Amino acid sequence: MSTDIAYIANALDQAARKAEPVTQFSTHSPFSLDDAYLIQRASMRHRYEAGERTIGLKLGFTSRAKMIQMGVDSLIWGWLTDAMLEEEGGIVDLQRFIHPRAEPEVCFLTKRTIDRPLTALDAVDYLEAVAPAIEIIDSRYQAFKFSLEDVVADNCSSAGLVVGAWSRDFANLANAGVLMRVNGRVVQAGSTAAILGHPLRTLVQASQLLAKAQIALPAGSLIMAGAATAAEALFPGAHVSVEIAGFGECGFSTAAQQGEMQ
Ligand code: OOG
Ligand code: MG
Repeated sequence: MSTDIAYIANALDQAARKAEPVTQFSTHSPFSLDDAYLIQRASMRHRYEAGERTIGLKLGFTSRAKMIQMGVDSLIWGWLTDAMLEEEGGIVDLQRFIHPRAEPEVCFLTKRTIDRPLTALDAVDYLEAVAPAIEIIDSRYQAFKFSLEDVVADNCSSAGLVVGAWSRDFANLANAGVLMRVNGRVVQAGSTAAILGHPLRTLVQASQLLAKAQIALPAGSLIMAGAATAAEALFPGAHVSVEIAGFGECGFSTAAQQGEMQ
């Protein structure tokens, strides 16, 4: 039986909209990774029809810590939209999520259209700036359990992001300490070196994936490099911050009670 791309895409879109989880699809009717990206694209079309627009892309599973936490072993990519962007230092209402988690990331801002595979040497020429960031992920699958194909179909659990102050200090990005705190307590610690050995390598990977998909990424796009550490579950009344040594800090708070915005 061929994979029902439109059906799964719609079910995942509805799950995200209603914040109601669905069961994994691939366990009952396996589908290929290529089909998973077709489902992702079809599911994103629902969002664009609802008025969202792309602001960039994200990579996933670029660190061992994330691969081990989620039990998968390949790099994946998905789309970021304007509706996902949360204000730095602001309050995030958890009610629109199912079981959100936060993870520390590095975010790039591009300055040239990426329309060909880049080398590690080229990468910096395509970048305007880099910033510490936090990604909020929220799998649309029950219990946050999925196969690689399931999570790709689900736009790689993309749900939100917070981006800190921009810098151009690309030279010190190779091995900067990463700390994530919740209510002042360090909950995750790592290094930017955990991200493919060097976060700039994510640009090379992203450019190759874009070329394969025959998509050009416009200047001014965001690229989230993938978490350097495992993710942490979010709860009401939390203050979450991420510090990348030499690059500063960014953070957000979650509403004290679900639905309460202050
Ligand atoms: C999938 C998304 C992975 C990352 O930074 O590795 C990801 C997930 O863990 O649900 O965003
Ligand atoms: Mg991530």
